Amino acid sequence: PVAVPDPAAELWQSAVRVLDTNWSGEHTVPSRRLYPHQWSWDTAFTAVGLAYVNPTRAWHDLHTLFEAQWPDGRVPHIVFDPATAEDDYFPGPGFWNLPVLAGRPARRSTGIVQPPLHALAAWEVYRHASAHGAACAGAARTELAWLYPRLVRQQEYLTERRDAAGGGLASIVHPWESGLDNSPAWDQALAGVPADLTLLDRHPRRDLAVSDAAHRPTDEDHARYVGLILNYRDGGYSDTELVRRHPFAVECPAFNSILGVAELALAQIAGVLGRTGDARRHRDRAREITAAISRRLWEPESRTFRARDARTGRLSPVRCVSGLLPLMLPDLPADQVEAIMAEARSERFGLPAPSVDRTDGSFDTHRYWRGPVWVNVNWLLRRGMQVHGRRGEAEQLRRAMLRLVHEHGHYEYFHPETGQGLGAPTFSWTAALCLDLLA
Ligand code: 9WN
Repeated sequence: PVAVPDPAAELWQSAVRVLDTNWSGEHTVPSRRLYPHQWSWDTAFTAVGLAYVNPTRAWHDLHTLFEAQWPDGRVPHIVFDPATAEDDYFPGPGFWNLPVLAGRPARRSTGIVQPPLHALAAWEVYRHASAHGAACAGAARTELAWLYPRLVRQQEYLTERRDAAGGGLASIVHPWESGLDNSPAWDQALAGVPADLTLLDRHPRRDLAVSDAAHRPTDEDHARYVGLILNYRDGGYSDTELVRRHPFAVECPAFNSILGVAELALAQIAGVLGRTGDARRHRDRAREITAAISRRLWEPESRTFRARDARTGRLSPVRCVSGLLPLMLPDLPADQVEAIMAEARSERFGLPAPSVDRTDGSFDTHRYWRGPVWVNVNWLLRRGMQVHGRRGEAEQLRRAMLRLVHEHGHYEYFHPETGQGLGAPTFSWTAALCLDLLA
């Protein structure tokens, strides 16, 4: 008999191959090209996929990341691989020049964070562990117990030290912290940050050596990114009086929605660990974060969620995919849920959702977070649809994502009109999330 190709099985196998290729022996890299270290929220997305095929590696990844947690609770956005040369990625460990503090972990890292998706990832890996046998289920419980206090400290850092405006939400101090680097959501807030292009002479861009300049942030933005790190670094990475001392502090709707979702995942984890009181406290925190997002980031005229500049109180004028992600919060008021669903279905977005409103002047089909479709944020959006019982749209989005990857490959991001794969061709979170969408 002629073997009939099974597209789902092929996609599954190719995803597993990508994850194997990107395993360094110590951690999973986002891709072999451009990103040679361990990234924070990539680790969480990757763990969600590894839960199906290699939970041991998922826990190992989470472990190495949290071993680099700072004494103040922050989990760095990159943990540097000591086997990689300083100039393989900019900004490398030397540039961050971390102060030596008592209790500082041995692994070198950056001093900024990324969205705290790890509690959700840990919960997902735990949830699937019993499918791999009793030993795996037992190991998962031990891992959860090790991670739980660390995940709590990560949340406390973000909710306490990063509440720059005092309104109950965490501020990011650098666009990289959002994971949505050059999203137009930051344009207005970044306009006040000096773009000193001479910084690029002293600190040449490494990304342009391996990727197309038309896809990447502009030099002006890059100069601002470098300047922001220098300012934060020179202040000893302190978060005291951020609004006065630091030129960029923004409340991102996606980052804060993930912060809320993390509290709900922690409630589940606390339940498994028999910590009923803590579970209740986490659920209360999730409700408080949801209420703060509803109150502070909602733009009533357009009925959309926007990023808020913590320094000026102004909401960003641009509709971005980050504004759809409060849908992940189960306690979001029904009219805001409806508004997000209408926005997602509208000609501005559509499924899969591009990173920016297609009708906005800033929309750019190639430039990274200014237009292309990304699987990770669409995966989060789909979770939101599931949370609110929008099964039809959730299924439509699942199929659309799988079609995209099946036709074009496990790319980092995709052209929002043609579906062409862009950026790195074998990207970990695209592959990992495919496994979850196929399972
Ligand atoms: C800076 C690794 C990371 C992702 C981010 C993505 C990109 C880095 C870069 O790559 O950011 O952190 O060099 O542009 O924007 O979401 O975590 O995949």
